[in-house]
Amino acid sequence: MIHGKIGSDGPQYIVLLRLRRFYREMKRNLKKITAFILCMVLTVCAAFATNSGSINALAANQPYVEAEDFVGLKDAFADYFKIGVAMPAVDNWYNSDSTRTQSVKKIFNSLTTENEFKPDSNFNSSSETLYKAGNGGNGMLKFCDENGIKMRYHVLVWHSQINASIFGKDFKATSAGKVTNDANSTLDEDSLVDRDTLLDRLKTYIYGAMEYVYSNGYADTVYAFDVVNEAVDEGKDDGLRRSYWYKIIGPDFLYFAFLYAREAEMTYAKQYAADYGLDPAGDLSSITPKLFYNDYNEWFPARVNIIIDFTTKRVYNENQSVVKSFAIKEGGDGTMLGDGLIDGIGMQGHLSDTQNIDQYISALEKYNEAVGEVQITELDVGCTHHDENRWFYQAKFYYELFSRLVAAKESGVNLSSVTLWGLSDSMTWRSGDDPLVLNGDLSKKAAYDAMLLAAEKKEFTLTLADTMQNMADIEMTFEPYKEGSATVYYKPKTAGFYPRGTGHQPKLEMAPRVNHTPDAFIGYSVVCERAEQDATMMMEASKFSGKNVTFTAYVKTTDKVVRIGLETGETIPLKEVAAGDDEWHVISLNFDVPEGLNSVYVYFETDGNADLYVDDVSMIYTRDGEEPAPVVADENEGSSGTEVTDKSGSDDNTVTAAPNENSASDDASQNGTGSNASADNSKANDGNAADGNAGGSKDKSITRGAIAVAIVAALAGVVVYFLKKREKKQG
Ligand SMILES: [Ca+2]
Repeated sequence: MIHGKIGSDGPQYIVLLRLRRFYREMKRNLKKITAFILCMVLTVCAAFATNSGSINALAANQPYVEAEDFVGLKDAFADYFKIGVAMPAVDNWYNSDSTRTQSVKKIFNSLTTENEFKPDSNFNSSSETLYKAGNGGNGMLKFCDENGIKMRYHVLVWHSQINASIFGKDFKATSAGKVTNDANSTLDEDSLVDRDTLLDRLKTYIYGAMEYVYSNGYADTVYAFDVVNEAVDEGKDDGLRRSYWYKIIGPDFLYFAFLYAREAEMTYAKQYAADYGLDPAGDLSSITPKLFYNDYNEWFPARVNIIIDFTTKRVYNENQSVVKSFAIKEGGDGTMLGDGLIDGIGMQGHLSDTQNIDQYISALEKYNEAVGEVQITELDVGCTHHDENRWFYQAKFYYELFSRLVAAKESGVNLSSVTLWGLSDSMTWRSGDDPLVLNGDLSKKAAYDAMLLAAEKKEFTLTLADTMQNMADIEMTFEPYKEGSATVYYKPKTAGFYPRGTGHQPKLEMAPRVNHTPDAFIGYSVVCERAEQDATMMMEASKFSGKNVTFTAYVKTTDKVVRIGLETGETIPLKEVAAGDDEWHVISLNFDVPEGLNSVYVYFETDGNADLYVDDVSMIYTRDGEEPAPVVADENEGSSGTEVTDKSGSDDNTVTAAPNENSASDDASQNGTGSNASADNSKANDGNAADGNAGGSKDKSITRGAIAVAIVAALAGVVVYFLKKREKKQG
């Protein structure tokens, strides 16, 4: 749109002519070129597929996994609470037969529209009711109605995602003199309506929304309304956010919102009862959705107090002195709860896998005790681990949280629904955190199975291996690499290196120009800077639990001995090498990593407190039916008089004592020790390490090269295509 028009003459045309000549020459080879391009594109796809750590990178046309064989979460938790999902409107709600909608039907029995019933989607100043349901929300409600799925209607009153014109005189709010719809901007005070006008609009809008629900036959599909969302600001003296609702009406906008919602549903339940086959004078509870207050971070003690205060203690309307209404409970005390206007508290629950569950459950219990019903309205659990433990800890958290929710329910907490805020990790507002229980392709994550275990009150039996999504060797040169057009530099943490020790912690850094990697452009290693012997470092290796691996690393220090071993909760020494000459020495061995561990680290330590450099680390796991990768000999052996020393006996003992020990553990230490190791060493002595490591970087350059070639080829393809098209036109 901003491109200038390209003229028919000038330099572009000359380029075109040349390209055309090029095209004619190449035309004869068109088939070959096409095949080549296809090949390259496939190569690139394959490269991305193998390198991609996240399923989110799936191509748009990647087939989704069908949920047909899943145990639905709704069924697993049927005895406890509804399990809901928040979804955006997608263009196929209307035929409701996509894999996504099939997944929703199979797994969930409650749905929340992500945006479609927020005020800005439905507020309409030219409508008499100020309300006009958008197509998206309407389609989703219809889908729910037709498929026996219940809906949480989210949300009637919110400070955000609302058209600012609702606050403006003649429905025109201005900011710095200009008409605006943005309620987050600072609105000019003289453009705003007075309290009574806004109360009137609030009432009209809420009645409009309710009438839409009732008159369209959805009052038995919607089971809860979020009447007000996010009114708390614990930084304010009365704990309430200074929204325009608050600024214009005052703190009792909360009371009025709930009052109007209750009035409207009581009115329309009677009016439309017959449409639902009910007697207007009888029990209308099946078409009277519950009214909820919903907020975030509600486990913060300050927020717990504020919310309980304004929903149950604050007196807005003593003896109906401010407003009289048929909807106010007889003998009401002027509070929202005492006047019978609020039914429950919704807790959003945007959590991480390190959230304090006790605190969350404690808040849930307090709200339940205060108001009588709670729902978890927006649950997602972000991963905090960036290594192979990612899915394990998330699954464990889901398990623990849902076990506690089940227990809370059984102990009398009236928890009526739990909604996951998104269908999959590619349909979430927290995409980097992968917070949900389905992958982007709708396959189950470990967290899904963890929820099932919690529902069935089974023990958490998932191991790290069960939660792994892909398995790959570790091969690190610590050299910068390209990711797209960006150059990525390792940091110790991104390389999976962490401080270890019980006293003063070491400082871990990337060390430029202290390098073992052959032909490195700059040459980096990772260095552990230490003030005491206890300050050491360790490398994440958890994904190898239960695997046989060949581990190789190059180490350099002025201390005399470098030792490595496993940190698994227990310390398992593996091997030591003599050093002390500030040259690079290899430490390489094959061993079995014990099974069933949650976390495994390879530690590096020395007999002193000198800085320790590590470079060219590889950890190659042995594939089923294949030989282990060979161990690598010390390049300096002989020449510098360095000796590889193994404490076979003690190694054996320690490794055998590891959790879930098996006979293979013995083989492990034997493989890496004594004469076996020496034999392997001499075998691997020529070419060995350099090859091994260069292999890693060679692969990377091949991939990079392939990408570059493919991009050039693809560009050439595009040019050829357009020239062909152009020629056809002209011809
Ligand atoms: Ca290096």
